[in-house]
Amino acid sequence: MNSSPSITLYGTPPSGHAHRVEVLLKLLGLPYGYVTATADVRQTPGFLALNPLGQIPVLQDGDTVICDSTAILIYLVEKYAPGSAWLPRDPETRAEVQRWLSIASAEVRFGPATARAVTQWNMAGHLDTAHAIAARLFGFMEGHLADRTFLAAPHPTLADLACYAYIAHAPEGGIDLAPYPHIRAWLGRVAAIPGFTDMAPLPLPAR
Ligand SMILES: N[C@@H](CCC(=O)N[C@@H](CS)C(=O)NCC(=O)O)C(=O)O
Repeated sequence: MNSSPSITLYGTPPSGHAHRVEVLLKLLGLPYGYVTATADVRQTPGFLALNPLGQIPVLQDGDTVICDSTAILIYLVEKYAPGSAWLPRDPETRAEVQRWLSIASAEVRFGPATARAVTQWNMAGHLDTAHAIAARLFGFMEGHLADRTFLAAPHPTLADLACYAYIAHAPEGGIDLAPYPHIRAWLGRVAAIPGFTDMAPLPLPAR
C-alpha cells in the first residue's frame, strides 16, 4: 500500500453516500480527516469550488479532489489497493462490480435512499414511487442473493459497500425488509466484515 498524503472526506453522518466512502477508508486502514458538510455548507463558494454540484461526498487527497461516491471508491482502490479483491481485475467480475455501482447510483438512490430522505427530512420526492422502485430492486436482489454470498463475487467487493447503507436502513424510509430473508442475510454478512462500521440508526416511522 502506498503511503497516503492527507485525506479529507466531506460528508454527513446520516449520508449513505458518504458512509460507503468512509467505510472503505477504514477497511483500507487509511488515515483521514472528516468535515461535516451540511446542506448550508454545500452551498458556500468554498464547497462549490470543490464540487459545483453541491453534493457530498467529496474526497480531497493532497491536491486531488474527487466527487461522487462511486468514483471515490474506484479512486481509493486504484490508488491505495490496486488489484485487491475490492475491485478484481478480471473483466467479468469488474463488469459485475460496475453493474452494482450503477445500481447504487440509480435504483438504490431513487428507491430506498429517497424513501428514507422523504420520510426523515421531508426531502422533495414521491414516497410511493420510491417504494415501488425499492420493491422492484429488492425483488431482483432477493433472487440474486438466493445462491450468492456477496453481490458481485464470492467475496466482498466495492459492490457490497456501495449498496449496503441505504438498503440496511430502508426501514427508516418505511420499507419492511422482513419479506427479503436473502437480502437480510447478505446485510448481516457485510456488517460482519472485520472493521466494518454501520451508520447510526434513525427513528422508524409510525406504521
Ligand atoms: N451521485 C452522487 C450523489 C450524492 C448525493 O446525492 N448526495 C446528497 C447527500 S446524501 C447530496 O449532497 N445532496 C444535495 C444535493 O443534491 O443538492 C454520489 O454518488 O456521490
